[in-house]
Amino acid sequence: MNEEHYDASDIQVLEGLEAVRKRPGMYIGTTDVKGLHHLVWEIVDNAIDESLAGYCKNIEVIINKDNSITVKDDGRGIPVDIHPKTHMSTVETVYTVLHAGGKFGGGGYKVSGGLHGVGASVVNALSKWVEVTVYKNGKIHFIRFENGGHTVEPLKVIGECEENRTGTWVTFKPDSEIFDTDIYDYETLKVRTRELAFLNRGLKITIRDDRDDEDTTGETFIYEGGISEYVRFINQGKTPIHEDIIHLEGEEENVFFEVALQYNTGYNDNIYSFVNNINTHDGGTHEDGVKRALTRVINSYARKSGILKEKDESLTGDDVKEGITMIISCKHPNPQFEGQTKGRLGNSEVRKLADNVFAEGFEKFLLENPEEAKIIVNKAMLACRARNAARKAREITRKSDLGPTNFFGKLSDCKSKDAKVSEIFIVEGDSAGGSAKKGRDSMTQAILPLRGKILNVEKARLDRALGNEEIRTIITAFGTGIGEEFDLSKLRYDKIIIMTDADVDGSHIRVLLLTLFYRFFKPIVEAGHVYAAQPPLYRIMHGKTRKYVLNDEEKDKYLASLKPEVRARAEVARMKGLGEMDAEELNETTMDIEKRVLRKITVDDCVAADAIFEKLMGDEVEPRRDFIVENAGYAINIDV
Ligand code: 0RA
Repeated sequence: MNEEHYDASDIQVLEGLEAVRKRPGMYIGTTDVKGLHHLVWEIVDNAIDESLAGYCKNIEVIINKDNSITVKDDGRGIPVDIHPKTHMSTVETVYTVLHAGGKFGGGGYKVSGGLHGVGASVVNALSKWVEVTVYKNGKIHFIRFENGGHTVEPLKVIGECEENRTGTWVTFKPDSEIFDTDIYDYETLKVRTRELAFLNRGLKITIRDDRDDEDTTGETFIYEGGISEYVRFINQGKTPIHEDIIHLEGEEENVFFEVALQYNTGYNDNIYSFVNNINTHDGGTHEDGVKRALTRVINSYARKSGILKEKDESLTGDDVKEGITMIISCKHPNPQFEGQTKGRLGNSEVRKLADNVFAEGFEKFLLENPEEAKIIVNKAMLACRARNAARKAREITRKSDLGPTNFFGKLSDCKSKDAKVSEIFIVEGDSAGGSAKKGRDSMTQAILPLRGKILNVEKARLDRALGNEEIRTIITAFGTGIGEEFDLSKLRYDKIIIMTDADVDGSHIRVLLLTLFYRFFKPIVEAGHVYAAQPPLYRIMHGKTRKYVLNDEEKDKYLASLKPEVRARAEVARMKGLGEMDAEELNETTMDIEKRVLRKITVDDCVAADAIFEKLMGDEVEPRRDFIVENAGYAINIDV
């Protein structure tokens, strides 16, 4: 930093940024790969805000060769004039003063961005260097920061541009001393930029990866239909039961609300809601309003039109949701996020707005499209019937855990009745199940071998799922019940461990199980009870030592660590499958609490499994073929 630039306010500024470097987790959650990507969203959010304010039409995101990120927008350009409070330029202020984001520049932000909403100064604090170029007033302005936000090149004009050209270009290089990794994942950035394009209709977002080849053109996302196109995108590979996507919107006191939906022949719902482009994964008032109105309007239409007779029971919220794909998006100037992970919208006025907009528009749609209305109502009535059938089937699973008969099927339960210390291994195949049973600690470890492939719940309602013996055994073993009467507190095990082979069949079973858990036992996954065992791929023996490693990389590393003469005599064996390990070996490598490696399964893992599933098993042939062709070479590695 040069001398003239150094005054009392700078010291304060640097202390602020230093605090961010000391406890980055407080500002961006984590310093793993997720936190690394978070930096991009902080910068992109600023550009999105500018677009929400109505001034920016194009955003470009580039992964540069050195894993730095460039974000370009064609908004008004961050102001370059001297800020009265800080006596620095506004752009320098925005990049060096914590929480300076939207407050500067005359309230230009209509809607504030990211969940953490901490903005550019945090990115600066956690970067090796940052360069900002502003096109404004016919001039090109430039400023550079280094090592966590120290201004090394104060704002200066470096050239001229057309008078009407405006925009902001930012390039930052994350500090590798802060982050565990500095490698960006193109797919992650692509999926979210595409989502942002869906959520902000008409906004053009391009994403490009320059790491391999600088001539790539990247991918451009622009959706004039906005969230309608998002619904169509999600329903690809499914079979819609009506052609048109229903898209409704309304605005009140600066709160904008919209919803798009289409029903398909499936039995699950895919409802995603957003507030200011942030996924509200725990819903909230916007979602509640829509669901309430959906249930009310369908029932009233069904009664008035005579499809639902007087004697028939009313349709429930679950009935009318079956097979629905829905995107709800709310733009709010002052959103209140609630809940432990702040994933729920709390603003109560939004419930009414959502209800009103939805009820009015959806009723109109039903009245104007009687054919579609009939199909939708009939589907909900079938769901209702299936729900009642499922209740009866469930009573059987409930009775089953009373009787002395072995209704647990092949479950070898653990002796302990204390859920906190108990675990259940769901094991592929009877022979691996046998070894696992011998190798377990029977006090705390239960074994459930799965015979064949479990039912694909993607294509079955709850009542049919309950007809499947494997699934019934799983439900009974878990103890939680299912559907309306699910109760997480009754879970009989602290850990549910999926133990499958590292081959195609194994990954298939894993996908089936994750889909089952995601669809019917989501709270168990959310509470972090589901794990995947990681059986080793190699056994390395030398002298009396036996070493198991999970993958090729570890094998090479381990071999390299041995003395040359030992390495020459080491025997490396590829482990075939769970079924071929004896009890002792299975215990040592995969089950022993002290030695095993488990991987916690997240909801994201399940969503990914579900997507793979849809491609593999969905109604459409085309995506399946594409998927198989794309993955033909490495189907073995479908790791979910
Ligand atoms: C406030 C006011 C003005 C522009 C911006 C914010 C702005 C911020 C960012 C951050 C990334 N890109 C951005 N683009 C614009 C404009 C005030 C004026 O009219 O000069």
